[in-house]
Amino acid sequence: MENKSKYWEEEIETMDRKSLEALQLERLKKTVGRASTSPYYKKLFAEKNISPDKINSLEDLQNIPFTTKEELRNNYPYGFVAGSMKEAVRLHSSSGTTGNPTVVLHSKHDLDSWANLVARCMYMVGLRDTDIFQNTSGYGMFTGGLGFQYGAERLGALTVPAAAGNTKRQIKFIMDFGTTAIHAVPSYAIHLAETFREMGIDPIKETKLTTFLIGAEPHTEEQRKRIEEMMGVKAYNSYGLSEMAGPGIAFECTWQNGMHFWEDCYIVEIIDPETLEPVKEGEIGEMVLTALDRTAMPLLRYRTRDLTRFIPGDCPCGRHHKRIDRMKGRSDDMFIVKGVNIFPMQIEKQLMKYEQLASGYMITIQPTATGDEIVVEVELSTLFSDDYSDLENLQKSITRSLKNEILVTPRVKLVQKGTIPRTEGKAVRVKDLRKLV
Ligand code: DLL
Repeated sequence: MENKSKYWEEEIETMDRKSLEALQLERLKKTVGRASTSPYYKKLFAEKNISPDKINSLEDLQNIPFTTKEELRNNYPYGFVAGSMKEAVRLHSSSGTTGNPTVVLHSKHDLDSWANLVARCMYMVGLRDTDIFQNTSGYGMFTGGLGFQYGAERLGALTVPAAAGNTKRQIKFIMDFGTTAIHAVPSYAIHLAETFREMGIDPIKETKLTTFLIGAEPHTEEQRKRIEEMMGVKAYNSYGLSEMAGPGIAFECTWQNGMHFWEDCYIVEIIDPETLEPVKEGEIGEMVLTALDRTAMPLLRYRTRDLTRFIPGDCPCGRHHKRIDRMKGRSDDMFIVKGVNIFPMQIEKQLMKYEQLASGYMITIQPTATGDEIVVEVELSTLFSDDYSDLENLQKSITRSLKNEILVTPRVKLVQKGTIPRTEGKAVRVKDLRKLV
């Protein structure tokens, strides 16, 4: 039967807080029971005297210790697998550039629940089974590929699994197939927009695109606006991480004011990463997640290292699932220069204000005889290169804006478009040369 509701699953999405919390408690008990069959949690629970019958309220979650990425690495590959290995049907893994990769296993149930959540997100931003959805994510271990593929199929959209790279081919697909919705990491979405311009095609007039789903890497509101304006679309922020399934766990609704976390499937806590205590409502801290509907490898109180805050108040969309703010960054992205804590997104925010600049930038931290120096290389937009005569003034203006934002004066280098290397997946924004010394 055709779904005429504005919700994919109205009952769950609009459930009142009391019922939602009751559902969370029921699922938490079940998950603790399930987790206790994994080698890692079995040992931990025995040491800490934890069992499902000791979970009688959501506050009891606090008695369970945090799980960290380190522990996932130390128990590589199967130390967190619950139940029987026979039940697992897929494995995703991180790149593992530093030490053991992290590995996440999924059962049929997990894949089913994940596809449903992705479909729920897509439906929430107005996509329907009449849409043509093109996915520009790599289809390997990165969960942005298969995660969106199965979600979009569950929605019933026509899917174009274009996969990563080959931008001109992506554009041909968009034009030929009448693509209406795109999934892309934000740095690639901008690159796509710039390539349209370079090819002399106006995506606003000459394509059927209406919606971009952007996520998997930190980005600013300014970058979102740029994508929206250049492409003539609405771009929605999408958050997820492989350890909790992948994309589809928190997503913006059409109000574009924070991402609803699907609390029927996850418990979200925000803690102070130093004291490990919950922060006050509305304050920024590290997000800690507990999976409630995963069976192959349920993680409890997992420290994401992602920094955000809850957005207080109700959302006009009618969903009572809490909203989280755009990520400030990861605690491990932050760098300290001259005693000041700096996040790459503070720099991006300022750069994006200049229409003379393209989207490519790189931040390098260089040790010098007089202390550490921040070098910001940023590409000039080909479109604006003829419109101004004074590169020096532009450079001075950018330096001033950055100094005001980060309180340290960086060295700004304006470079030709195409100079900063592009990565196929998530963008690399910072090179800290101090770490090589
Ligand atoms: O990036 C899953 C995903 C795929 C999300 C496609 C959205 C779209 P991982 O590769 O495990 O999984 O990386 C997870 O990426 O802990 C954050 O640091 C970062 N991240 C993900 N979404 C956002 C976002 C996927 N919307 C890590 N804003 C997370 C900022 C994000 N950072």
